[in-house]
Amino acid sequence: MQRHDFLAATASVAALATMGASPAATAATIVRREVSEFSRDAAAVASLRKAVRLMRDNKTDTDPLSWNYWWYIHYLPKRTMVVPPELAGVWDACLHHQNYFYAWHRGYMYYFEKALQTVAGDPTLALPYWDYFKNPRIPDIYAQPKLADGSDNSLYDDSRGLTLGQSLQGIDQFRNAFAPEVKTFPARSPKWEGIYEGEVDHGFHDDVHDQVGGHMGSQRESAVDPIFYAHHCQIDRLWTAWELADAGRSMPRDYTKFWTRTFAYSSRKAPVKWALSIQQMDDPNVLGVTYADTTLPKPPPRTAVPPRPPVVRPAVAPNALQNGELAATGGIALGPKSASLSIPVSAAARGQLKKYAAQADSPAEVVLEGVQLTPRGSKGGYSYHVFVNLPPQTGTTANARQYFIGAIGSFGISIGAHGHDDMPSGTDLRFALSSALRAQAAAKALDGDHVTLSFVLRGNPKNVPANTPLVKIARVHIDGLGPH
Ligand SMILES: [Cu+2]
Repeated sequence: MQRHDFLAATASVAALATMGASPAATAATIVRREVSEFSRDAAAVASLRKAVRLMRDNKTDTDPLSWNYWWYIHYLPKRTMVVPPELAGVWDACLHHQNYFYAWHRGYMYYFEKALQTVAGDPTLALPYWDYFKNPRIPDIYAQPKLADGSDNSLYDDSRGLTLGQSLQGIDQFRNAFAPEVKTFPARSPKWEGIYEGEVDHGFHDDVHDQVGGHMGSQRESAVDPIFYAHHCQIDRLWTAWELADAGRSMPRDYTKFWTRTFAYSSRKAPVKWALSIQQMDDPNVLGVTYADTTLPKPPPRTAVPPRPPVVRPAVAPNALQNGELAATGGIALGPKSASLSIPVSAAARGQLKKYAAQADSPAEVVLEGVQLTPRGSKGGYSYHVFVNLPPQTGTTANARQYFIGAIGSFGISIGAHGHDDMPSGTDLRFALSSALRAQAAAKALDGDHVTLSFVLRGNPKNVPANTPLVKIARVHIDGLGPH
């Protein structure tokens, strides 16, 4: 055994003893701060940088004080990689676009933070959160490649598309997750619209992954980038904030099985188990963790509406409705600029569209079939915000759901493929249309002979030549417009 490994192994044993202490025994309260405030605390920044650097230097992947241990807990870098038997169900365990997204990641942040504290030798070290609704610019402490003394910044990752001084774009589009109508917490996949956990997961959670790009834009690789943890700490904070905002927002009832579901983050061989039930996770007195700011963001009174991008696929004869389905004439390849797709609608189909649009909870949805990333597209650094029937000129709307139906990018497409990143036929992505169609029917804006789907480019896909496709969509259709 090398000296380095020996030190790592002994440190782990000591760490297991302290980190494994039952959560109830944690006396001190850790206050997680916004990254701009955290950045002004030089000692805290130094502590975080030191912990990340030492964890990266530790090459024993099965050691919980190594960087890769936490990366692999989230997802394995390669599909062919074998999980050590004692870590089965612990590594490769992240939950996205399904139930328990929130809970699994909360336990993950909790024990990761304990590992940082142990490695830094600083029990007061708290994860910072990046509140991009207030500060959409990438935080400097993560974006500077070098420190003032010329040494490498351990919080920097050179694969990112979003670099020093750049900001996330159009992030306010997702603030509807905080609307008072969104009252139920747990996602029940596949339905996610109007449910808090699902709105967060499919909405700005994925979009921040996509726009940061590089490792962050890939489900397999995202947790290797230190900014991943500042993003997920913000996601976690917004769970706490949502519960405190109350006003009829509700978690599952006390007696439901939801609360006893438990997630583990340590090896079966570990002397003390790191595991938390959702009941424990939801009790700040048990965790000893709190946030400097627990205010839930509000949807803005008016949201910017981008102008309709040019239609790249010219219309052909109006399409009729078949079995409640309205098909586009083909697919679309999306490159480094915004584009629209126009679906011609026959008079009969238009009547049906308006009739179904007016219903609350109508099952109408846009289906993007066979969505695939090109090799350049899989590097991320961009997303497309998807809109229906955008007006030609830029404007604002009081109803953020009047045109906006969701977003697509490399992170969500790779989840859609269930980790089979070589899936030849791609994945299907679905977006509920009922809110947009209802708002447009009310505004008498559904009388056109086309439905236009727009893909508005966000982010900074660097050095991509004009005609390089990033995402290919094999076929588009609108479903749920009548009986099948
Ligand atoms: Cu994530």
